[in-house]
Amino acid sequence: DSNKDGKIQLIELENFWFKIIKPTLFPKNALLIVDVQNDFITGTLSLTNCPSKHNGAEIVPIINNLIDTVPFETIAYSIDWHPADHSSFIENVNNRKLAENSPIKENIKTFDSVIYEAYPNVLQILWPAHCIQGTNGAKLHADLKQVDAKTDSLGRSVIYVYKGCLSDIDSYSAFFDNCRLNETSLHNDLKKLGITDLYICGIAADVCVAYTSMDALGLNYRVIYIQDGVRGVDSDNIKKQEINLVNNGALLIKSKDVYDMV
Ligand code: VGL
Ligand code: ZN
Repeated sequence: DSNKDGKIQLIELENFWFKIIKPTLFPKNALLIVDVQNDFITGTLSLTNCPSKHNGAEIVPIINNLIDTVPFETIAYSIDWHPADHSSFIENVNNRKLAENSPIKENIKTFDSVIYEAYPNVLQILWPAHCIQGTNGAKLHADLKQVDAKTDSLGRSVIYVYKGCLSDIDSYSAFFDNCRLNETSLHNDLKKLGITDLYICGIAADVCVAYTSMDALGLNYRVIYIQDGVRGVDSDNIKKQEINLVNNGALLIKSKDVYDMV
């Protein structure tokens, strides 16, 4: 039975969760690879040092295999790309004014949330400095396949989207900053190519992957979240975010389910 809004049906079959997602006559697929960058894997914000203790390198062969075996029409890479004085870095906390309503004002530690005066409506989690523009930590993992549109035998398009580039605003989503003041280039680039379906994987599942996926649903993309193609910060939060995504119309699948479609 469909829900009252007539849109969706939630079905649970052992490990396979899905909603019936809206049909589209001419689907065009993109693989969207979120922030598979050194700092999240072996660097300053390595997931191995986060509560999840995840090893982000494990998804690299999974993503490479998807790139090699599934005829996505577009491969999109998002890149967390911060200036050194970025407001999300714990190292910079003393360089900005905290807002009156900041939940914490002293003895601020990594992973605490504060509110800065500049944007009094948004909680900023303080991370170790990471993905500073031009550094090795900001580079995509060396083993991740980077498709070159000029020489690609399958003629795929390639998109790069840089986010978090402004000092005072963080950007978890590859579409919008956390204050929703600025839009990145991603939606426009995807629209130009007629992309309807986004197969999303990457890091961090409960941060940038979740925010990107939620915005993609809001922009009316069909979102297919590749559960074994993500690693995250906190395992309980990953679960919470995944349930939220399903409730908002995303399809959660495993990479083998993608291969089964080919
Ligand atoms: C990310 C924390 C801070 C992410 C980016 O890519 O998920 N997480 N900046
Ligand atoms: Zn960041």
